[in-house]
Amino acid sequence: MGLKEVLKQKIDAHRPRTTKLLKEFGNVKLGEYTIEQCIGGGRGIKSLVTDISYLDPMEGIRFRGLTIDEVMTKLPKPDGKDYPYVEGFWYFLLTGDVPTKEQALEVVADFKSRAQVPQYVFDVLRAMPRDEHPMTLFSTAILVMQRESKFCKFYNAGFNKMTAWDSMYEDATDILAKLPEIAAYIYRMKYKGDTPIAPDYSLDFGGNFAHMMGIKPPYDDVARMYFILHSDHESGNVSAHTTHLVASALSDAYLSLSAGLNGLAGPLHGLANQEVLSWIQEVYRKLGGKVPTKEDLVKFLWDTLNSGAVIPGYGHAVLRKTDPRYTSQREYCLKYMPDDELFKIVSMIYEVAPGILQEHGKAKNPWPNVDSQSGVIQWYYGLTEYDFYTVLFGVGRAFGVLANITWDRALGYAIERPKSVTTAMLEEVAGIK
Ligand code: AMX
Repeated sequence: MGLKEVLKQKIDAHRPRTTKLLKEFGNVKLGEYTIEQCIGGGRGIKSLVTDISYLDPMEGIRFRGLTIDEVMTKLPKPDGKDYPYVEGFWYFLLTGDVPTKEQALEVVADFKSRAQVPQYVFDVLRAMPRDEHPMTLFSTAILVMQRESKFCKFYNAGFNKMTAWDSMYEDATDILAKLPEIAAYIYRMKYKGDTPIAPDYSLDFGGNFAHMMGIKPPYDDVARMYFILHSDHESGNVSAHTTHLVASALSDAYLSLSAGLNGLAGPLHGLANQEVLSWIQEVYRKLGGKVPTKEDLVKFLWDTLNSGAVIPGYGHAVLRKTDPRYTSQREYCLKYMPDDELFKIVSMIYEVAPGILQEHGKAKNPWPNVDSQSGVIQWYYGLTEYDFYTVLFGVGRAFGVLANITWDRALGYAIERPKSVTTAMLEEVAGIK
């Protein structure tokens, strides 16, 4: 049975659970919330449902119930490679089943049949100023393909709530299959003297991406690892929530993903990996162009905090321990690039920053997040143009958010409409005269 048939079975089996909860238990209370949560970005208010991933504050992310290590171990891999097929991971995110190698290869073949990027996408990218941020180019490329949307055609032909997931799934798969070429094209056009490399359709998603970037193995495995690690982080983060919010208006996957990527482009979210790298370079430069002493580094971190800036790559809205995505990339570095100078600085920051942040006393989580490791690996493999890093994050994040909005349509989730209040209303509730 192919992915779409398995998905249909899963949807049919799942729907009664959502219906029962809504019909029979709709008025059961989930919790209470405070003025601080209301003003403070809805922190901790349980108001979204997803089964694609769950973020435990102490344990970190699980994809469909599996830890990162379990995903990397259990999912099928290309021969001789250390990391799983990204296409097989898509199967897993959608269905919750670990695919066999044969099932993963079916998805690889399906992606290839959808991979051709329309010429007008390149024309639009070429017409844009070259100094445009690569995230703006990336988001635009996806938005401009909206005319291809099967969901949109389905809606215009007479919408049916029960089958809407089908065309959402089609759009999601169409988009994902094209992302490696779009991302690599932006990179080669913008940074490598306008020398795009043609796709090699004999390769899988990660392999073809590395090939089109012009970076040799094991960068293909770095790409597989990176896309999987960045795919999903439950539903409340800005990119996932934005994608879900826009899709809740029955906007198609092109409109929704493009919007989500615009949120990812913010410095407190996905852009942080670019900021971490430029900051580490600054540490390196300002502290003499070598791995600094611990004393110098401690002083630099305090200077950063005292100037009112944050320590990039540290802290998290939900996590309260070291991000396992950080640990996973650290393990990669320890295995493949232990002597790299930047990695040594990153390791030293890991030794001192949590203590400093604790003493500083503001950040609720003094531990590193995913972004404080990822740029160093990219830099090591020659991808030194760090404003491109968020695009890599975006390719990965697309898998999670598109799996989510496919399921949103399958389960008929409602249009989002939280209620707002005025400051005067809050003052009244607080008893302020
Ligand atoms: N360095 C210094 N101060 C920090 C800090 C850090 N790394 N992280 C949090 N703080 C400060 C906040 O600025 C806030 O200060 P304020 O009260 O003066 O406004 C205070 O600590 C409380 O913040 P919080 O509740 O711990 O964090 P949050 O949920 O509001 O924000 C995050 C989370 C990630 C935006 C924040 O920790 C941060 O800015 N980190 C640095 C940027 C970063 O690494 N972002 C990447 C996040 C992961 C991702 O999405 N890719």
